[in-house]
Amino acid sequence: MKFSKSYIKTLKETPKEAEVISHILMLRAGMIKKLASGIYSYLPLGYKALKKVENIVREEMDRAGALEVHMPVIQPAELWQESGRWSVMGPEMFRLKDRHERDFVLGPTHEEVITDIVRSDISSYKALPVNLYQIQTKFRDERRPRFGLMRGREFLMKDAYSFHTSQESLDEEFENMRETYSRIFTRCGLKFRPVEADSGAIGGNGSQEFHVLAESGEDEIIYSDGCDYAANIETATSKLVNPPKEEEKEIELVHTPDSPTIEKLAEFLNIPLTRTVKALLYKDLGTDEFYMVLIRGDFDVNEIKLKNAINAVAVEMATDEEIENLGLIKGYIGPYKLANDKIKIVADLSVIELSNHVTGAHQKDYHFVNVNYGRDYKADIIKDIRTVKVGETCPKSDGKLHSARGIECGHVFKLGTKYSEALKATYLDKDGKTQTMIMGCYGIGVSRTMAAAIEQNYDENGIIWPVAIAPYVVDIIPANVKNEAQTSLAESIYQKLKAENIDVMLDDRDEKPGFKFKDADLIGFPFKVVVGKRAEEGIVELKIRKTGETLEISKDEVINKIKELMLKY
Ligand code: 9G3
Repeated sequence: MKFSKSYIKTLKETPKEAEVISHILMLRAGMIKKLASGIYSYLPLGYKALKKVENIVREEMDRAGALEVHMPVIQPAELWQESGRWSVMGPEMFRLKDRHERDFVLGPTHEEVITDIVRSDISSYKALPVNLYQIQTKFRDERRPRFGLMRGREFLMKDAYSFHTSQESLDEEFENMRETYSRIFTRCGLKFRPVEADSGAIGGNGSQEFHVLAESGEDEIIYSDGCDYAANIETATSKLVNPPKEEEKEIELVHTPDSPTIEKLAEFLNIPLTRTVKALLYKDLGTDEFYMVLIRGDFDVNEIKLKNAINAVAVEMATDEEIENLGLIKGYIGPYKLANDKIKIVADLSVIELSNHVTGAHQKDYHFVNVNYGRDYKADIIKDIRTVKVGETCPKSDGKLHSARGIECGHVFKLGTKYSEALKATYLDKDGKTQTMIMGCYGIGVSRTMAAAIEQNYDENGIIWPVAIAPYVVDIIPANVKNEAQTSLAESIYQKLKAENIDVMLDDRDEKPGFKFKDADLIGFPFKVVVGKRAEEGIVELKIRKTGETLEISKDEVINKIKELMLKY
């Protein structure tokens, strides 16, 4: 490609609305252009990189035995009404009407559509398992789109759906997809980690996220330094270490003036935080029921785990007014002598073995000490609902837990029968009995992965593309386009690289070399070939973007050298 014909418009300044480096650099390198909030056009340079990510995804999904389909972006509301999600999805779902006033959605995902297809095509166990995938535009009307392609409202996703006759078959495909995702992210030149995750809005029983590690990642990943355990902080667990067990003592009511917070209470009673129990009031926003959540004083409630523990769609801390209306006193709430039997008690694992702990006494400035779970109160639900802390011990090894920021680029789910049940996607098994298909679904954020690659590969001069997804691998720069020797050598190297099917740019603009170097480093070509003064001798400079290294090399060796270096970067 000749630079002068490439429609590349680089920007000197950082666009003010861009906050993260990938957004800044994609705009400055002329890869994307904002059409509306969270909605971007891909310009030639950006689209070329996007297609490279997409093709790696496609190659590996095909290699994994999945079959590519292509479903519409616009979907009839009826399918979402049938699955029951029409009424539960909020404003994130983009709804619209056609000219006949019929309801439609711009697809945020395609479980309903693919299940509708499969239920009408498959009726025998012989046709299963099958894994169908597409690479399609998705629309999710984020309240606050930001970070460019990282959290856009319209984005490109590879979404796959598999259908099975047994859990074992689903487990097999789940593993197959996990390995496929590892190959995809590795081929894209990314450092990533598979982590245990919450199934969230999709339901089902088990899911894993693939995170590209980067400081700008929105997710917090907890990982062990003793084994491969890693989990999104939403679901991470740790080895619970309680203070030593004691003889259960008699409960006492103790005057605890001015200690409405757990820290002040521990200080006043001169006991460690680990001997106190926080009682927090939560409301299930779906049922408006209240729950008293008990957790050891040094831990924090993990609201995703709590939501799952009480099977709520969403939970929120009760307001002061709601606490008062329940006859409770904020700061002095506790499970012992709780008069209000309408409130269900949820106890974290950290309190049920905790000898002689302190809890609120339902009156200002008073607490109970020596409270023991079992003897003095019982919980309706006992579950791990705490947020793990860095430094705690790994649940699987003696390793310590650390945290890193991650960009969720992939997510694989064991869906079970949530959608096949709702949409009656059934088949006849070998005994002629009607069974419900078991499903899995597997997503990769293709446009987000491209952005994540930049988040992981940049420096003060711009992008540093991994070779596999670079829009162009080599940028040939004749130092002086008026010098015949330089332009003809540049042209011949250009032709040879094209003949080798290597994506090559020739910067034929009549600009100073420095100007071209800056553009080349901003755009992030992995290699530059500078054809300068020594062109007459057939010597050129080969510069490696990642390391900054420069090799003086003859025109006869430069092609092979580039092919060799392409395997490394
Ligand atoms: C919606 C809206 C937003 C959503 C969903 C539905 C996320 C929704 C979860 C998934 C699960 C998997 C197949 C590919 C991989 C991810 N956000 N999810 O279901 F209506 Cl507005 O999409 N789907």
